[in-house]
Amino acid sequence: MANTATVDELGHAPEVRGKNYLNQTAGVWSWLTTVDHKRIGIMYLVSVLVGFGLGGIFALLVRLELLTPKKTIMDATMYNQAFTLHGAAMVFLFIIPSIPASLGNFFLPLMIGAKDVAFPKLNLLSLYLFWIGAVFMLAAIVTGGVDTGWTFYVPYASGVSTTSVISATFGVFVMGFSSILTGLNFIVTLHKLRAPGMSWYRMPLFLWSLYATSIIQVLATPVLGITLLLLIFERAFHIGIFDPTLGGDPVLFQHFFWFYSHPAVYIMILPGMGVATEILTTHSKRRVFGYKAIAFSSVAIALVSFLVWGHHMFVSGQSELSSAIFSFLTFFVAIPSGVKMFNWLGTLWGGSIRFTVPMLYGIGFLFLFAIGGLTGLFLGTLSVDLHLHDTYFVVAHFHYVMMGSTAIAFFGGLHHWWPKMTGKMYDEKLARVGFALTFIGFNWTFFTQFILGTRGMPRRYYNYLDQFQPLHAFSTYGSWVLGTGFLITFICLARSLKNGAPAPANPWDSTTLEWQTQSPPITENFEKAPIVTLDAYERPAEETA
Ligand code: HEM
Ligand SMILES: [Cu+2]
Repeated sequence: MANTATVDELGHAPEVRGKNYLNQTAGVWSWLTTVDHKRIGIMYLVSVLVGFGLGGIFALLVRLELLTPKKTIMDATMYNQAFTLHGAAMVFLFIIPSIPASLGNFFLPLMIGAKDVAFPKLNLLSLYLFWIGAVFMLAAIVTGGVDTGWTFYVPYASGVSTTSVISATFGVFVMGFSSILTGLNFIVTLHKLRAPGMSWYRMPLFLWSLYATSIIQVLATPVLGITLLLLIFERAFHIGIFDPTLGGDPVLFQHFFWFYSHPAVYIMILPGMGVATEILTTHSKRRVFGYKAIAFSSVAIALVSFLVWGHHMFVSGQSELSSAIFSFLTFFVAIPSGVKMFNWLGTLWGGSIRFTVPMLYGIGFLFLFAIGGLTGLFLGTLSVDLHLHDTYFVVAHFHYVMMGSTAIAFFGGLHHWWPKMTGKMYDEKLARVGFALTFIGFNWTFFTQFILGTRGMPRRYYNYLDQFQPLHAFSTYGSWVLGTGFLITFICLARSLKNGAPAPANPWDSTTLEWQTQSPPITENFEKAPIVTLDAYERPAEETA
């Protein structure tokens, strides 16, 4: 493990020596004005968890309403708001910032042996922009809600809806800047601040995934920003851009929206893939199989992701030729995804797998991403999508990728890095129970929806035919199991902050740099600036012999 100059003569990483980034200074003000990437990461973490909780409450309400074919707990207008706020909170407050802004901010500098990101003040500004955007979105909830769906489709959003669309879309607009600036910061940091000896190919693969993500954040998010601004102008001043009654074109909105939002699904999944890679290699004590293949497939996914947006619009009236081309191109996404899957399995093969809590999440990720990715190919097949478009099949597909893959990887990463971030170990047994209920509840809730979708259940419907009730009710019961799983996970992690045993510097015997400093790290990250002599997952000769 003698990866860096920070270990002592015996090859042990230093244990906690009193001062660390958490207790260096105290008080709320010291946090609000900090430029320490670790504290900023923690504040993002708390924020996205709040967003997740909010989205989760709306999710449980939506599922409860769908328990019966007619009214269960709310009326139809409330229902429209509930699913919109669920989607918007989950996408914009949770899943997009989740891994990059929290775990990424915390670990990117540590993993390259740097003291901080390249622009620490810009980093703090990003956090504030995120908060300001979130406030506009929350303001929409209390000033009349939003009922457009998280996609804000026109002309409904620009003309018809009477809810607080402007506040919500403006909130997303502002949050977009947070995303762009974080991406920019990461790109410059990775180019400029790698420790001596840390070449690009010695970087942990999580960082390659963040690099690819950052490229999309910087290039795609401005398109969403401009689109939402145009929507706001149309709604506020009745300038005809998208609304046909004003002389606009609604399909143009869909093009703009998906030109961002398809790449954005890779803003969501790529970091999850990166976290999964770190977990699978560390907890199987096996060097990553196919390092370069994984690294380049991340970049390939980022590039191809810009070419396939039209697969969301097969039934929008776009020309058959465009649909055929988009369908064809969509299959190319499967190649780098398949490359990754192959390399993850290759990494586990012959490794000494330890079924730690992070590893359970890692294996869960592999399973759920396989289902999510493969069902994406069903949807990308033009003829099949005509039948499945706007059904529960799509709902099931994107939950398998967004929640099943990204959120599971995020919680896996949280368990993996929790000892480093907090200096505390959590209760393994309770964490396992949390994982098991989450995993079972997730499949219970969402696999059911594949069946509902193939049988023709449309998405976003308040009332439905009686024949769908058994499956809908089954899915709702699953959501309770899922909710319980998350609740237990939160309790487990929260309790560890008080009662957890102190974490050693490197509890998982990992090779990457963030584990070679104390837990929790000091404000400057490393006592002596590290000098890197080995690859990210390489063990020194005497250990592997
Ligand atoms: C192998 C990779 C993937 C392929 C081939 C794929 C394909 C598709 C297609 C064709 C649709 C449109 C279905 C329709 O509207 O009828 C779709 C919808 C969707 N996908 Fe994927 N997908 C993939 C991965 C992902 C990932 C990684 C995410 C997110 C992390 C994601 C999130 C979504 C979302 C949110 C929708 C629904 C959008 C809406 O609200 O209308 N997909 N996918
Ligand atoms: Cu897409």
